[in-house]
Amino acid sequence: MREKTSQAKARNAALLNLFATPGLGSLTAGRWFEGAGQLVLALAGFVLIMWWFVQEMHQLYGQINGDVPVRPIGSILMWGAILFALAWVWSLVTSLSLLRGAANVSAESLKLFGASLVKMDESRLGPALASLPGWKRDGQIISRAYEFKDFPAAMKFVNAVAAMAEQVQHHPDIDVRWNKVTLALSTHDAGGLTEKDFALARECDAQAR
Ligand code: H2B
Repeated sequence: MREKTSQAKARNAALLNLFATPGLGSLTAGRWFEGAGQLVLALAGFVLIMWWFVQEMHQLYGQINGDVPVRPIGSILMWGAILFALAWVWSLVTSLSLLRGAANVSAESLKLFGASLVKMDESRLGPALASLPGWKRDGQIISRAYEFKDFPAAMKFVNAVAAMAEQVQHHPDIDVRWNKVTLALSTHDAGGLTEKDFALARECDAQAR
């Protein structure tokens, strides 16, 4: 299964892909194969167009001086444009897939409404925790520390988690120390850990990407 990205990251990747350089956005979203392919195509197209431009200028000056024979070079421009257009369309496809994936994140967080609020027994806690790398368990609480590049990045994450928590009525304890955010989850109503804690933990991880 593909890793999920947050909605903000998918949007930024799409903007980069479509309005800056095809492939660059795909790379920032971790779509390495697509990103590299799109970037190579776009660069090749760009180089061809530049090459055409230099030749065109050369011929223009040559014509003025009357010493360079005019050769048809339109096909260089055509191939450059085709390669760049291919890169752009491919990056559009990846952008749409990223945005669709991010939309699924919210859809899945809605499923949290239906997650079981029955306290999980010891035999189920081990496998549930093992499926969440980075999370550790301390009695009837699971927690994870996240690190970001700075305080605004940490707060952006906290706000995304807060919005999601309110939506699904399940609220982690949040500890913020400059660029580090620690989330702790438990289901007080059940007096222990439930599927809802693990489901929310998974969605918090998706928001951190
Ligand atoms: N958040 C967490 N982490 N555990 C809970 O048991 C819990 C919660 N209960 N948010 C919710 C609120 C409950 O009190 C309300 C009525 O839905």
